[in-house]
Amino acid sequence: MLRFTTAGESHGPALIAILEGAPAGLPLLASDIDEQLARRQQGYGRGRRMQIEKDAVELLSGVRDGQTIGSPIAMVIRNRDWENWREIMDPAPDVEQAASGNPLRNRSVTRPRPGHADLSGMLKYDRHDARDILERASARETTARVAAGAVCRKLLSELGVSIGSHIVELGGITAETPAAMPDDIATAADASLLRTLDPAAEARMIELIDAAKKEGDTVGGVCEVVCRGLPVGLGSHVSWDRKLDGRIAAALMSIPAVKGVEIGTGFDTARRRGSEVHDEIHSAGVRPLSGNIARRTNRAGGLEGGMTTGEPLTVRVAMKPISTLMRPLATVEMKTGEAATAVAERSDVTAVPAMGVIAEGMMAFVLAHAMLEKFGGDSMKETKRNLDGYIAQLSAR
Ligand code: EPS
Repeated sequence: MLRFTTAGESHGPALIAILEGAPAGLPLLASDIDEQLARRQQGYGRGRRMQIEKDAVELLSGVRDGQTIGSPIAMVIRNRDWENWREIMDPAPDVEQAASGNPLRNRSVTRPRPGHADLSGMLKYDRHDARDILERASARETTARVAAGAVCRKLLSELGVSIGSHIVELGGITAETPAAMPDDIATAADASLLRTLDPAAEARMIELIDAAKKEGDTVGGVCEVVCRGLPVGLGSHVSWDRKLDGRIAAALMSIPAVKGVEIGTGFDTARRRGSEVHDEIHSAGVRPLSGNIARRTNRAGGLEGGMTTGEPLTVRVAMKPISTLMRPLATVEMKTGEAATAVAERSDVTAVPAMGVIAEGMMAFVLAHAMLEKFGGDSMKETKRNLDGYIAQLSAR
């Protein structure tokens, strides 16, 4: 079964992703992954770190002659900033430092930031320097997720599935969703500095980011992820842990700073009557992915009973404002227990555009997993044949 894990600290030497379970025969180049890594690095409102890094993957295993071979795919993305942090992040003990009687290394963090993993992590892992926590809690880790997601995305594209996202809200400013969504949502959104499809809203969002920056503050926002080309019946209604909506929500909620996931019209459905919410069903001629049946609306966001309906899958993801503030909030100095202001580390004003790309990557993983769960296959040929057989079965009903 498809699975992945990541390793690496924000200012350590590298980030690593290992993806296991991809079928053999998937065409894959490092540039397929680099393209996604570059998309994650864009977006107005990022800090200086994004000028230091130029993320590029090195494929260490699982790929040969431009194709996957079925074995675990190991990927490494080196941190350019490591050169500036070597001394601080060095795995070996610092003998001089220990001799000085100060148990904490330079650039230690002892004033935890409200909203960050700092405090809970220090207490749980019994660390006196929050850097032991924040280096891993940093959203830098999502680079490795996007690398794993890029392989899944490639697999999905071979099976006719596309994934895109765009920003629909930033700091309380709403972007209008175009009446007709572009065919390639990801490319259309990438043309915007904030990955939004509403240029008027984008201009106001940029002003808001500039104002927040001046005030030492940060802003959050919401992205919408849209997946097309999925057949009806991924996931299952039979058990809680096989429901695809739950699996999608868990994957997206695990993205740093994400506080909410909404499927289709989500929270709004709770305020309306059933007759205003449920998507009416009609025969649709030739539409094999959904068994020649369609819906007049798609408020369910392409998921009913924990299964795909064959309509586009639409999910919104809410990100809170970044918790590193240049005008920091109140906290406690952990060395003394006294009142203090939180540490003000270099950071971003917003990373909502990047979050959309990360959400695409996580979605790609969950959907590739669900496709392989249903269609199996040790080679892409086998997976495709199984998918084609299912579509023929749906078409013949
Ligand atoms: C982050 C803080 C900033 C961000 C970082 C996430 O990094 P630094 O502390 O080095 O300035 O730029 O995001 C990335 C490095 C990235 O690649 O997305 C944090 O504290 O979460």
